[in-house]
Amino acid sequence: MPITLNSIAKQGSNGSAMMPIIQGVGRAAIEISALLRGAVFHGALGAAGAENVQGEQQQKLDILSDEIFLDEMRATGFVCAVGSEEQEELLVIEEYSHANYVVLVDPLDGSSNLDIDGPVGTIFSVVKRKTCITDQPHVSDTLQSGQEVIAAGYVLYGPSTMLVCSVGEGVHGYSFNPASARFELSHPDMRIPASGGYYSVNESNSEDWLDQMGDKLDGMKKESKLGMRYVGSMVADMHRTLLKGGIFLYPADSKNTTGKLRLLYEAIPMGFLMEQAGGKAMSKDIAVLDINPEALHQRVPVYLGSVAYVDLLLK
Ligand code: P6P
Repeated sequence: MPITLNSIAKQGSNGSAMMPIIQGVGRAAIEISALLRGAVFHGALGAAGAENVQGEQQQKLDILSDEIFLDEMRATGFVCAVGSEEQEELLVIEEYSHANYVVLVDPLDGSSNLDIDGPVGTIFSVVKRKTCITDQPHVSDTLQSGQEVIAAGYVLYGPSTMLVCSVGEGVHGYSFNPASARFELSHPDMRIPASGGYYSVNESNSEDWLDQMGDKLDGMKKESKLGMRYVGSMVADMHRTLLKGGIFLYPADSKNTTGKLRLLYEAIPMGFLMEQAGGKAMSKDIAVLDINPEALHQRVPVYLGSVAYVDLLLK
C-alpha cells in the first residue's frame, strides 16, 4: 500500500497538526502543475505587466499560482494568514482569522525559467502565530526565526512533480503518481551526502561579490575539486544539492548588498530542510535559522549544503 501525505500525521509531535496544511500544499501543487503544463495553450506565459514588491517583473503564472496557493490554504481551515513573496502585505484569511498557523510562501520560485520550460518550484514554511487567536493576525506573526518553524518544504515542478517536506522529523520526498492522482512517498529520510556533488552559484556575479567571497570560493573549488551545476531556480538547485551533496550559495554583491534571496520565503525554509537532512545553512557568519527577521521581504546571503563544504567555504 503506497505511503501518502496522510502519513505525515504520525511524524513526531507536529505531524498531526501539519498534515492538513501539507495536504493543502499538495492540492495547490497539483493545480499549479496542471496550470504550468497547459500555460502555453492559454496565453498564460510571459510577464503580467506588473512588478512585485521586490521590483521584479511578475510573470502571469506567479499571480495565478499565488491565487491557487492562497485558496488551498484557506480551504484547510487551519491557516489564519499567508505571507507571500508576491504580496506586499500579509494576507489575512478573514474566515479563519482565529486559526493557529501562518504560512510563508514563494508560490512560483524561479519563474524566469518558465518561458524556457525550465524547472520551477513552490517553497513554503509554517509557524505558529504569536498573536492571540482573538486578535487579528499581524505581520509580527511572520517575523519569527527559523528556530520557530514547525514545517517547511518545497514542490519541484520538473519531469515529475515532487513535494519534499519536513515537520522536524527528517526530510521526506513524495512524488505525484498520475495513476493514483496523489503524492506517494518516493524518497524516505533524505540525507545530504557528506561529500561529493557540485557547487552551485551564479559565478557571473563573482567580480561584485562582497565578504571576499570570490577568494573563498576559489579556495573551496581548489580543495574540493567539485564540479559545478547551476539551474538558476533555487528549488531545482537545492533539490540536486540535497540528493547529490555539495553546496548552493548566493552571496551578497555590490548590486544586492544584503543578498538576493528572501529570508522568509527561501532561506529559512531551505535552511530548515538542509539542517533536517544533516546539512548546514549559513548566512555570512550566522546560521540562517538563528536570524531574527525584521521585515517581510528581507533578503540575506545564503550558503547551504554539506557541512564540510559550507565550513570549507566560510573558514
Ligand atoms: P540569478 C529566482 O528568481 C531566484 O529567486 C531563485 O530561484 C534562484 O536561485 C535565484 O533567484 C537566481 O538568481 O541572479 O542567478 O538569476
